[in-house]
Amino acid sequence: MTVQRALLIVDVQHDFCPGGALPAQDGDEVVPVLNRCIEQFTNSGYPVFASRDWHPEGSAHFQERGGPWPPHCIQGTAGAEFHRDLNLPDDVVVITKGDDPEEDEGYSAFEGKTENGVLLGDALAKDGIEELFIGGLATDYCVRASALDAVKAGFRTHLLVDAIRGVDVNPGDSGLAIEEMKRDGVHITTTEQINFERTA
Ligand code: VGL
Ligand code: ZN
Repeated sequence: MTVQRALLIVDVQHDFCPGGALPAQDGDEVVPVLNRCIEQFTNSGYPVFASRDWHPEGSAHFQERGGPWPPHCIQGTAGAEFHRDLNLPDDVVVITKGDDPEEDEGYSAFEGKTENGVLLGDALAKDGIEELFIGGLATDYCVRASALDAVKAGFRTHLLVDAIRGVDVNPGDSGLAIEEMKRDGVHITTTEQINFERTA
C-alpha cells in the first residue's frame, strides 16, 4: 500500500501578498508553484487542504487591541479571499482559523476547523493521511506553526521551500524558522522533488 498523502496550503490570501495588509515579500510567487503541485496531488488522488486566516473585526490579534498585527484577513473582505489565481480543486477542504475575537492565537492550521467544525488533525486522521506536504504563507508564522504541529501530531511532514514566503518582521526570521522546523523533524524539500510515481 502506498502512504496516504495530503497537500496543506497555508493562508494564500490577498492580505499576505504584495498590495495586501500584511504582505509576505513576493508572497504571490507561491501561487503558480502551488498550482502545479495541486494538479499533481489531485491527479494522484490525494486530497488538498487549504487554511485561511479569518479574523473578526476588532480581533485581539490586532494592534488596536494590544495584539502584534495591523488588521488583516478580516472575514468577508477581499483581503481575506484566497488568491484569485490559486486553483483550488472543487473538493478542497477549507480550514478556518483565527476566528476567535478574543485570542491572538490561531497561527497553526491545526488550531483550525473544517466547515463542519472538525479540527484539521481529526480531518486528516479520518482520511488516513500519514504524510503531509506544506506550502504557503507566511514561512515565519503560520507555515512554521503548522509544520511544527504536524510533526507533533505524528505526520511525516515535508516543507515545500519553493512554495513558501515570509513576512520577516525582523530580517532573517524566515531562515531561522526553517532551521527550527528542520531541527524539530520537518523534512525540507521542493515541489519538484516530490515523487508521484505509484508503486503499489
Ligand atoms: C499570519 C501573521 C498574522 C500567517 C497570520 O498566516 O502567517 N501571520 N496572522
Ligand atoms: Zn492573522
